[in-house]
Amino acid sequence: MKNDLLLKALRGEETGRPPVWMMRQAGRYLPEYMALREQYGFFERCQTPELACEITLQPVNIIGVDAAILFSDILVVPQAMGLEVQLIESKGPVLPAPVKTRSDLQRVRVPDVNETLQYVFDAISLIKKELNGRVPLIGFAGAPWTLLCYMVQGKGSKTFDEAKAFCYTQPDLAHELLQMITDTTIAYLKGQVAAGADTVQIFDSWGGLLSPEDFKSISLPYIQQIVGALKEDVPVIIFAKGAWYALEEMAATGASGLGIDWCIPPALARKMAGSNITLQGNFDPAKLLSPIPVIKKEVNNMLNAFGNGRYIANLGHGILPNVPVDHARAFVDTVKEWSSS
Ligand code: 1CP
Repeated sequence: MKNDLLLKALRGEETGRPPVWMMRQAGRYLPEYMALREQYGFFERCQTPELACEITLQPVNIIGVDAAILFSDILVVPQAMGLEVQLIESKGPVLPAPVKTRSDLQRVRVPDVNETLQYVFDAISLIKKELNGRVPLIGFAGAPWTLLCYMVQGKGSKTFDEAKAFCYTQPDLAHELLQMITDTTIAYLKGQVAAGADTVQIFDSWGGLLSPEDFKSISLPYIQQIVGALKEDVPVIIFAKGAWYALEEMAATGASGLGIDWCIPPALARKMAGSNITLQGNFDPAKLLSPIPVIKKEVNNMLNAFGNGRYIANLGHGILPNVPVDHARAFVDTVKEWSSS
């Protein structure tokens, strides 16, 4: 591989400068993505390997990031498990028949991923071929709690109150569903690795909505199972947004990397996670709306705070659709120009 900085950083090896990529780097801030979005529906883009490949490579070619991340969505898993998922332009994801009761759970199954998600594996094989060793490919899946949020609430939410109520009022049902999602996700990520993914990230976007105690019972045990099943195959990165209070427990899962958001200072994150794991983050995505000289200054502050070693430069959550492309490029270029001396 020509540029394996990301994998080196995950293994704790010397990198010279930190590798850099951006969560949700293939997306609406790129005019080239918008052009394909005009022509094809969301799941059509996910399910057509040629389209998924083209979109995955866009930020590598246009922005120069050190890693590609598979273009897909965390919601292809609930879809494969038997739930209808729609992506509505102005509203985001909608699941018209969410899981609320035991009889709803009958509609959910642990599928054969080679039947239901083969298109993802085909996309990965094609992406690896087209990347031709330029940069590593990151595979991903949603964490079981974050997927339960959508499967129960049926749509995006600021609080996911109905998903929480489901866990609090029907805990047995909730844990059954979480286990089914976990079993599906392990098979799915193993399939991604077999197809060529060099590392995988688990997105627990709504982990931080849970109290520390609830995170430890509702989210962490399932993330732990997934990491345990994958870590001998590839390095695993956990990103549980807002769940800074569980960094120590997440580090103890055997993951190679921990994503952090901008609400925790780098030194505190390092103290909690320990020295034996790679940290990834944590630039506030909204800060990419600042003037470019401000971006450069703030990125340098971030790099100096993390230091060089066991660190991957990234945003603290996904890039926003209204970020100018040259601001995204300034973020990446500043990391590439940084030197620790
Ligand atoms: O064109 C469009 O309008 C669709 C927007 C879009 C895109 C570009 C969605 C719908 N999904 C994606 C791709 C996507 N989703 C990737 C691609 C790879 C990349 O470049 O990073 C990834 C990794 C995801 C993961 C994802 N989907 C997450 C976890 C990461 C995060 O941002 O927290 C979540 C929560 C989703 C659900 C989802 N899918 C799409 C949207 C708009 C959302 C969020 C809805 C909400 O806020 O609840």
